[in-house]
Amino acid sequence: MAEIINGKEVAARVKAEVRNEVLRLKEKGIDTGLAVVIVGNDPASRVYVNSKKKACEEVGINSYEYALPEETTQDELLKLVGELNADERVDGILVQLPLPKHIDENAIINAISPQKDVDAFHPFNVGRIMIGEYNFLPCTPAGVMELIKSAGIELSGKDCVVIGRSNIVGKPMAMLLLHKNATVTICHSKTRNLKEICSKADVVVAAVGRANFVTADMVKDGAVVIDVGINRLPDGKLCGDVDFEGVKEKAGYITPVPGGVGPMTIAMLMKNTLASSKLKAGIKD
Ligand code: L34
Repeated sequence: MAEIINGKEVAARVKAEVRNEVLRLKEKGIDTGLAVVIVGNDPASRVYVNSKKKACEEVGINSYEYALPEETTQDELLKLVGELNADERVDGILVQLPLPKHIDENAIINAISPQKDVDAFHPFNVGRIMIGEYNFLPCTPAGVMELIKSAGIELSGKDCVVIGRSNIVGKPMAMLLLHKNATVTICHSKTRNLKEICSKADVVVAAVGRANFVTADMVKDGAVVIDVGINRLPDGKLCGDVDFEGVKEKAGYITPVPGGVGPMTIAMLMKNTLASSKLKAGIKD
């Protein structure tokens, strides 16, 4: 029976630390601000953006919401990003993805000042992560690392399998595990012997976007299983990439959905926004 890693609890701890530091900055007269940009009416994005604004309130970060209509043009969005880059109140710019199809996401990401890129999606920050010299880590992979750390799991020399190779989760996730001296395998839709590879792993991070994709027969006894998936079933219920009920009987540690990686993504966004504010103010500790 696996130990369940409680993401809500760990996220609350991270946010409490951020809050202390944000208040310390306030005493020095420094305010911290996050611009939250949402385009269109995707209901899931609305839920996540609301949670991000609420987290800002909890930790004492000022949030500035820009809710733009679905038919916003790419040029209009680029113009807003340019204004936010120049806005002194704004330490972090979050443009919630996905964007409507007529907008080129890369063009928008490239336009965000790397200093305010609290998602760490800009190629400059992606490159810095590759060489292990970064100010911001992408929120979801950073949240996964924090969950692993909170459970006291040592990664050095471990066999880790990341399922999924997206730019925002799979690829940076593999890099962060590598920085901790794990042996990392990235699996994806063309991987031939996924089950065999997975069932040898000490740590499995599932970021595929398919409900119940990872089943107990793919998991080694006692393995650490981290579920990044957020899938909405037809009945509206939320479900991860891992068959939680089956896998929890076999794994050593497991994260639930909801209440696992999701809340950590938001906590790490708060941490990055604080880091940006401190960098701007030249505060190192
Ligand atoms: N720019 N776009 C940008 N940055 C991000 O870091 C994200 N992501 C992903 C989608 N687009 C983004 C998020 O914020 C996914 N994501 C995210 C954030 C929070 C939660 C899930 C995904 C979350 O809070 N999940 C809750 C359940 C929420 C619900 O009921 O729907 C959980 O407990 O897992």
